[in-house]
Amino acid sequence: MTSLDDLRRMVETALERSLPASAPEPILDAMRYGLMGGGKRLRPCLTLATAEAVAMRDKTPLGDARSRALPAACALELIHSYSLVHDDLPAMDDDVLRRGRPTTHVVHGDGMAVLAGDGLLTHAFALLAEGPAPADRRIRAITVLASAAGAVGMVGGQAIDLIAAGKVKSYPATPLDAETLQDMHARKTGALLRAAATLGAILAGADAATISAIDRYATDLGLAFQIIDDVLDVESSNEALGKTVGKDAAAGKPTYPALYGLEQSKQLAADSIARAKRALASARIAGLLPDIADYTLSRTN
Ligand code: GRG
Repeated sequence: MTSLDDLRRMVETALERSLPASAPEPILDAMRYGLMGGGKRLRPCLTLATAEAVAMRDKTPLGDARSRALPAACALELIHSYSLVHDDLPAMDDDVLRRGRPTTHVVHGDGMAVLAGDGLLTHAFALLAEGPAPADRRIRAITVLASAAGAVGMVGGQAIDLIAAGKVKSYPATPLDAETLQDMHARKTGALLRAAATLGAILAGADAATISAIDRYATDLGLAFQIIDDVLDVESSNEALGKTVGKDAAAGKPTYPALYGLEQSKQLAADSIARAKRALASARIAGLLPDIADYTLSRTN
């Protein structure tokens, strides 16, 4: 059976080939820098693992599920990488370290980093549109991803974060209460993780009940991912994480450890992962999805 490492290797090879070769070399360089060289590739692995799990349960050809999901897996990673490139810009989080290397704007300049993000985001939708899955599934996948990545999802979550940080001229800085914090995470991080998983199911031709169970799995996975991100921000180091740690706490952001303490935060993450696995069991679906849930809980970077 395929392992999580096999999926990562498949993703890396596909990503290498995914960028538009006819783009001018300088923008291609900056896009490649933002995309390649590090990253856990959690979202694309989730897309592939979901498509494979559906194919295994429904006894449909694994190769078809994989080739139909691979462009979507790449699209997810292009969008995630664009969000990191833009998030690190001086106008946003202003960070110099990402995936263990200087951030894209530090190497290529602010203007080119903006364009690299724009190029990655736009090309992601071209990959999805051109994929080998049946057209109705591709259109549905594009609609779901546009909503998850856009103002309703990730961009909206980032806007809430930016306002809380006092970086929006037209809105006063607003401290986050627990409810708004949860809404911000659900949009900023959760929406793309949910899209990553559901796209795999959509492109593999899953029925509505399965897509809904996968969505519940990914919602709890996203919650655990965020809690562990906050825990690592307290317990880990710049070297281990490859990014600057402790910024949220220093900025006075209400993180999970700040709200609940470290031990209770870890328990909340474990509870979410248990719920995520129950959602899988309810749809009699497995493959590598339980492994990805365990990895999300035990990850160290
Ligand atoms: C600029 C529109 C826009 C959005 C930015 C994702 C994001 C929104 C900001 C990144 C800041 C952050 C730390 C978010 C919370 C969790 C998160 C998404 C961490 C990074 O994802 P990983 O750990 O990163 O999957 P790798 O490098 O492994 O791909």
